[in-house]
Amino acid sequence: MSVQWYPGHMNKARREIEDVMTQVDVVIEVLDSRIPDSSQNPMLSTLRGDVPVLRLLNKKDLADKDRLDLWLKHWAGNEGILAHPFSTLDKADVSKISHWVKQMVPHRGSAEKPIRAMIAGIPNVGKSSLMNALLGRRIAKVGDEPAVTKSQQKLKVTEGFQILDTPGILWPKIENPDASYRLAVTGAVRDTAIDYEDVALVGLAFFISDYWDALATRYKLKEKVSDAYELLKIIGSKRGALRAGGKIDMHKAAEVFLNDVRGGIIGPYIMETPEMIAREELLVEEAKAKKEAAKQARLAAAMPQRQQASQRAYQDKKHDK
Ligand SMILES: Nc1nc2c(ncn2[C@@H]2O[C@H](COP(=O)(O)OP(=O)(O)OP(=O)(O)O)[C@@H](O)[C@H]2O)c(=O)[nH]1
Ligand SMILES: [Mg+2]
Repeated sequence: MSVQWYPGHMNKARREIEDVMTQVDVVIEVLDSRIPDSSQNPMLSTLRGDVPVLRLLNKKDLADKDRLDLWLKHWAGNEGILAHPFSTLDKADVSKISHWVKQMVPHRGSAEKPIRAMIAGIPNVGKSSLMNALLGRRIAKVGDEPAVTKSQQKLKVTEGFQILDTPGILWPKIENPDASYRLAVTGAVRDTAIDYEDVALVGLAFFISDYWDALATRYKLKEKVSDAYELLKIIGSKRGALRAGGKIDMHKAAEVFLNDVRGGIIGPYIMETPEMIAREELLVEEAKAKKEAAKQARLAAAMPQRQQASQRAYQDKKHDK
């Protein structure tokens, strides 16, 4: 399973970002702090070139603080990257942004040479909320609808700090199937892309292994239930997700659970640690290499034997030279 993105859409976004990069001094990348890695855009580091990036780990109110620290440590010392836990709902955080960007772009920041920033991030991370919070008024629509791109204009935040009027919508990491599920669990990708019940089961398995106590408290569970499907049934029955005849409505149970997870009602959490991501990346690389090897083997098998023999002879000759 992986999230589908249309290549046309991706190329358009890439061109737009490349264009915009020439006009900005700093990128403000909004991440979902519950998925610090999967909510990144894999192309951004290439596309931004030397342009520094301020990473805002947004929705910190929903995140597990200990795990957030692991990520801050992991990125510390990376040139051109400054990361901070953040919430668009926290006025103190919002007011610190102009200081942070000034730190990254010390040669600008006056009225004549303002710092020009672009807000970017995958869907639903809080880009529009951030724009509204920075400007102290509602100019961007907040919610599920992606912003409509108009011609780019710069808006004044303070005398020496401007932001582009439309945030750049990027696409999330999609190579890793586990990351796709985590994007779905937190609500970054639309529900229609993946089966709802599957998403809930992945989320539930994660909470069982990493945050059992919070789960037990929320659903008043007296004994540990290790099987996600069994637990989803229990949650469904406790929360009245029933069909006629008393059978559990698993879709409704999934909805109940995912609403709780996305709203942070079970408790603060983070679905990824740097260590875990390193392990997964290795697996993705291994799978890629295996696929490539299988492809080569298939090609070789499809080649007529005589051709193979002549190719071998050619290779040997080349080797002898
Ligand atoms: N808990 C919490 N929710 C937040 C925070 N910031 C934004 N949100 C919520 O996250 C959801 C998405 O916010 P938007 O600002 O619309 O996100 P966006 O990145 O502009 O989304 P698209 O336009 O779809 O790309 C909204 O329901 C916001 O209220 C935060 O700091 N904490
Ligand atoms: Mg938006």
